[in-house]
Amino acid sequence: MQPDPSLDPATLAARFPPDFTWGVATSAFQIEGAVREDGRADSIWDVFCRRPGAIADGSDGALACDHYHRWQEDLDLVARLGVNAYRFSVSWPRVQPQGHGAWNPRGLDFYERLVDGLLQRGIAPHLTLNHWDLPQALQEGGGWAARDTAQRFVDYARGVARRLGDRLRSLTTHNEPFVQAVLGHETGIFAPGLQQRAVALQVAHHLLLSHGMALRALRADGVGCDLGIVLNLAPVQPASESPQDRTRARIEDGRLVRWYMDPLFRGSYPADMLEEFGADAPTVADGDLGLIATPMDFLGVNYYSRSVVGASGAVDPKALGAELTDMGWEVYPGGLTELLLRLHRDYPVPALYVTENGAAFRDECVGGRVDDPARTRYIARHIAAAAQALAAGVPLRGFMVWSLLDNFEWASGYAKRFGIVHVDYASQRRTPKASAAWYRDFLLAMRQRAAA
Ligand code: IFM
Repeated sequence: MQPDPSLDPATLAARFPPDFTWGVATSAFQIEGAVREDGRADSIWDVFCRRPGAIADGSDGALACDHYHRWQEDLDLVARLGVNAYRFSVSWPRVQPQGHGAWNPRGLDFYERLVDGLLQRGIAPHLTLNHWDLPQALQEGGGWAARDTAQRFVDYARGVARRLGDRLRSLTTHNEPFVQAVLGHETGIFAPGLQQRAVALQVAHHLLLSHGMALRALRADGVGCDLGIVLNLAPVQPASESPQDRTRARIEDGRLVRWYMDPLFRGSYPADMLEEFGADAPTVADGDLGLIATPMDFLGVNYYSRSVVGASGAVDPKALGAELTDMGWEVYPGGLTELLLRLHRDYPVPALYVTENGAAFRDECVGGRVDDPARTRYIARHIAAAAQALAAGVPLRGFMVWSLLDNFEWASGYAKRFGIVHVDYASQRRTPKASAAWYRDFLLAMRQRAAA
């Protein structure tokens, strides 16, 4: 295949402003390991991993990438890429083991070392508070289905910000509330593994509510970094122009996109979805919607693929005839442009970041090298799609690749590799893949342009 000149690093770099944020992303449970060290307690994912059959390869987060011990080496890898941002998450049960009350100083110390280590390397820290690993102790009191968890989250947010807030570039409340609510409480394929739609919708409401409450508390405390939330979004397209397909696609768009975007940016749940959910719709107290719509500084978007929907549900991506990743997700870069344009058109979003984009492919480490042209192409094409949205006026401020390292891919275990750095789990040896070299070259081209 001929190389695509529009994906050449220098050509692509010319399409972005010099102050654009470029990063790589990870999350605590997926990389840290050390789950029983230095006072950390169980999260819902530790418990879920013990459930027979829950994780495809029977694995867990006990060791993961051993990042808790290898964080300096990992930050050196981040620095060598030439990014100016690193997105990571704090493990709540590491810093406040029971989810309320006593703090664990050794846990907070770890994140302080990490944040300072980033700053020493000239990399801006972008911290996420909740990337799914709720303390198990809170789950035993009802988890996110219990309204009280929202207040516990506010206290947690304030405690973390008190210690680190002065050094962060941004603070994200939740990563992907849809996934936590629906996969965790409706389909049950993620922790805590419950299967009730009404519970999932109440969970989603409490996640959104706690986001708004936390934003207000953090601002009242004088936290100066940017505050926002990260949603997993996709354009939802009808399989055909038939009224049945279009109706179903609109419902799926309501479930995935509007159920979160409308309350966050318009202060209301979409009327058609309230009707669709009927008795399963959540209990909403007076004032909740005002809190949820508290203005934020940025919205993070995690984009991997589009969703095509027919009258009877999601169309199997295999039927679409396009390239698929190892997750079975269709490679569809144009969907990122479409999505960003739509968010900008339909909602008053002040600033947007692509907080995750990347792909799992089957990699092999041969002679100390990992050649991953499919991932390189995937990332480059999505950066090009982001450039297109930027050129059309979308206030896009940054792009972060998922992920720095191969890691624990939740219910799929370790078999699905999203990293631009390969991890040999037996030796914990890190090997930057060809995609990492491409990203480094691209970022070098960005810096050369800025200096010119
Ligand atoms: O690994 C996950 C991440 O934790 C959240 N967003 C999607 C990624 C790939 O599935």
